[in-house]
Amino acid sequence: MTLDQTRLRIAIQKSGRLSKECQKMLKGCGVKLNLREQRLIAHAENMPIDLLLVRDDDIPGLVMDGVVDLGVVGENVLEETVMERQAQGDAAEYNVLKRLDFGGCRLSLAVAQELDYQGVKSLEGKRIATSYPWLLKRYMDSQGVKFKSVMLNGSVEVAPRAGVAEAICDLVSTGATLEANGLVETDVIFRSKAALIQSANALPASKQAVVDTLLPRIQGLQQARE
Ligand code: PRT
Ligand code: ZN
Repeated sequence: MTLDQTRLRIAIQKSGRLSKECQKMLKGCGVKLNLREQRLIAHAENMPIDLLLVRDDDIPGLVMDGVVDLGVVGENVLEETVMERQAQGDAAEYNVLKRLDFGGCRLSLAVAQELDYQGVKSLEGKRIATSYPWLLKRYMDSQGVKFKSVMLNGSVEVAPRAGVAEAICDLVSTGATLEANGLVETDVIFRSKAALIQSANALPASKQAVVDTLLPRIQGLQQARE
């Protein structure tokens, strides 16, 4: 299977918290998908659309590098990628077509229940475990608090118990994970939802026409759910 340049390319998460909702959204837009397991590319049967099924972390870069035309990704991953790419001198342009009504969560600081937390200044000089070092740094800089970042790509919530950090900065939705790990949420530093983003490059008219068909349908789906 190869990518046809004339078909609109959309990157979505292959499997995870956003994938089911993305597929549901596209289906709701009338896009007939032939999704088979372990495929990187899925072709829509009834519209000139190809889907790229990838890790969510790869989606902002694929859009910013113009490899795909559209992408659906959490704003947390998007914003983190923007800061990382800007720091590296890579292009970080994109347009938000629509903020979506799923994938809602917050990126928060949390500390062990035992810690005497008197506001973010209590974290001065402490180690904070996170998968979002740039969002965390931006917040801590804004608060004028120096800290040490401990980068973890998973199991962030066990870091305090494991003795590798005094605090964590992680995504929270219900708060059950924090509670199960004896942690208390102290500061919300970023609120996120999934977003539909488009590459900053102008699309050829034929692809733009497909985007113009999809957008009102997504709008309609969201209104019906409100
Ligand atoms: O494999 P891939 O890299 O694609 O997936 P991933 O494991 O990196 O991401 P995934 O599928 O977990 O999440 C994808 C996106 O969903 C995130 O980037 C967020 O935008 C959004 N999202 C919404 C969440 C949550 N809610 C969420 N609760 N992402 C992660 N969590 C995790 C959180 O990290 C913590 O471990 O769920 C746990 C907390 O949940 P509660 O309900 O116990 O508070
Ligand atoms: Zn990921």
